[in-house]
Amino acid sequence: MSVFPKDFLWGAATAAYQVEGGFEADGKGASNWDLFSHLPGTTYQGTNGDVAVDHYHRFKEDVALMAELGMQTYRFSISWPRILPQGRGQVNEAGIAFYSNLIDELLKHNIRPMITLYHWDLPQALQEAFGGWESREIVDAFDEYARLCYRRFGDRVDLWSTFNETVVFIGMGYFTGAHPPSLKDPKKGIQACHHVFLANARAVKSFRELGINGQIGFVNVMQPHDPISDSPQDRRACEIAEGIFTHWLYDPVLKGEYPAELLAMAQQAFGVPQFAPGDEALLKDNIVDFIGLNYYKREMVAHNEDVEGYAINTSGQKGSGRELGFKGLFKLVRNPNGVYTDWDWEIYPQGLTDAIGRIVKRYGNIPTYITENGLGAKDPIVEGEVRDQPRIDYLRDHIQAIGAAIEQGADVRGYYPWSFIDLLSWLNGYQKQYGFVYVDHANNLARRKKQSFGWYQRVIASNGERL
Ligand code: BGP
Repeated sequence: MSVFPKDFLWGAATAAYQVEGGFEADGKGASNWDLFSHLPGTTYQGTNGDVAVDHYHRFKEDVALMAELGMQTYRFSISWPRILPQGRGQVNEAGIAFYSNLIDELLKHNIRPMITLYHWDLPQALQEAFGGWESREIVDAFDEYARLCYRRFGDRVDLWSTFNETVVFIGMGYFTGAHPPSLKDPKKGIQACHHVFLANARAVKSFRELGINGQIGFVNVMQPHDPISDSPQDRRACEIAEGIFTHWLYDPVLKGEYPAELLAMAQQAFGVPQFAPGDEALLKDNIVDFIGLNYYKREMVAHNEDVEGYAINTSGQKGSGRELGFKGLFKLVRNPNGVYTDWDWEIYPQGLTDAIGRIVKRYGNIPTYITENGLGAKDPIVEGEVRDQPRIDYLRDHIQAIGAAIEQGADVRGYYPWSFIDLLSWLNGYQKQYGFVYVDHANNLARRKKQSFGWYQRVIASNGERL
């Protein structure tokens, strides 16, 4: 018998900027990514989401493929500037119509939508008006946007999440500079991150005030950290890394407060986050209904006296990246016994069981969805077929890891592999493929089912028994 509950949801995920294209279609406003990706040297070989995989124009064909795959749920994001071109105020009805039609098409095929409100594409107008996430004004703006979405789509959508992976858009936006707005300013970054937590809390409050029939959650990267050795220094370094990358991001939305030790460290070093009257209560009173975990890899951590900064492998040439270090705190190091992808991400399914266990231990047995998980690879085409056996192996092992967590009692309710279809990888172009569906960029973006498509079809049909 399957270890997965009968009502377990099998799906897949995407995000607006990575699939839609239509970047100027029908009144859409510019996003921060529209600008950033057009700047020289920001992305792999200058790739951008102007056309992406043209889901904006081909969503019916794509939903038909989702139905054929047997998907019971689909996680996608709304492009804020598509429906509010200036970020606030005037609504773009054509943008609303696109998402409304997409939702109807999904429901027609019995596919339950899960909406992400913010998957990184900020209206550029808000970046220019007040610096985007740096300003408290963003909290009101985000709440207005969220309310608009609830009002227009809340009659048909009952699974929502506010944000996707704060650690990435804040970390890369304000600490490493690899994402817009390309700053290296920890003080601004920590305060911007605080505004994200406030915006989340306000949007959760509005969701409940409007009486939307459903659940609202928050999606985070789940990257468990393990010390490279048993030495007290490495274990302490690991504790700090786990504190910054995990507890800092999860505590405010699941406990309504920051981890105390780190909060004191940040306020001493940078004078932030600055709280305004009411912030604490807002966070405390608006805990999310569920947590979404995006799991790809774990990280090994070591004590660090020398390494500062990092280099990302965006080419898929193994070993071309250099791991992240914060001098005096910790560095991420390679596991000598680890198996790595071409983009230097460790493949470690056990980490997913561990990660879920760590969440349960710290926050209790909260409803959990695995909102992303997948293998980025250059898939070979052999005799006309896209043979992605490594992806099948990766997903199988991770599904088993989720099964193990469920057997240990965790309340995991659904699984959304990344990604339904091959799409734009933010910094890595189109050659880092994740999908069950291949997109032929040399042939008018024609869709083609991969080997993994038939495999995942059987997994879903057997509720996770036939792996
Ligand atoms: C997550 C993002 C996704 C997706 C995925 C794969 O961080 O939420 O949008 O891109 O990672 O990452 P990458 O495209 O860098 O391989």
